[in-house]
Amino acid sequence: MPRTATVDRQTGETQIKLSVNLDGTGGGTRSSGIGFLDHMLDLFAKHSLIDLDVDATGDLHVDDHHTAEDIGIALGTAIDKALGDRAGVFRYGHFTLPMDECLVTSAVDMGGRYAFEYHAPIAAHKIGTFDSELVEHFWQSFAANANCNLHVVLHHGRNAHHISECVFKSTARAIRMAIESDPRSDAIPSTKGVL
Ligand SMILES: [Mn+2]
Repeated sequence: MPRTATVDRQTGETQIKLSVNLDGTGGGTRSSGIGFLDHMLDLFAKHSLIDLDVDATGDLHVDDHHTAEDIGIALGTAIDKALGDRAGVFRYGHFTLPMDECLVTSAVDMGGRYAFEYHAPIAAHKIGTFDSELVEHFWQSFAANANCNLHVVLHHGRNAHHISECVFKSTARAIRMAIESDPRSDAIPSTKGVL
C-alpha cells in the first residue's frame, strides 16, 4: 500500500493543495507565496525524505498568518491520512540537531493523540518579513492535525533564521524516524492494538 495522501483545503482565507508520499526522497515543489516558509518546507522535505508538493494561495495582503497556519493544518492532515492505521511503524522518533550555534531537540509520538510542548523562543520578532511567532504556530497547527505529540526544545541558539531552520530540520528528522517501517514488526505499535 502506498503511503500517500492529498489534501485540498479551500477557505475564505487560503486555497491549498498539498500532497505527501511518506516513502519518498524529499522531492516535490513548494510554493506558498512566502519565500521564507518555502525555504522551511524545502528543509522539511529534504530531511524527512517525504515527497511534498505544496501549492498555496493565501491572504498575504493581511499577513502570513493564515497561510502558514493552514499549510501546517494541511501537512498534519496529509501525514495523518497517509499513515493510515499506523501498523508497522516505529511510532516514536526523536532527534537532536545542531545548526551552527543552535541546538534543538524534537520528539514525536505519531500515536494518534495530540499534545504540543514548545520551548524554542526567538528573540527577534521578524525573520526577514516573516513573523517569528509563526514558526511555533505552524508546528502547533501541524501537531493538532497530525494527531501527534510534538515536543520541541531549543537548548541554545541566537540567530532567528538558524533557530527556525534548526526546529524544522530536527522535527523533520524526528518524524522520519517515527514513520519509518520497523523491520521487526508489522503490528500496530500499541498494547491497545489500535492507534
Ligand atoms: Mn537558511
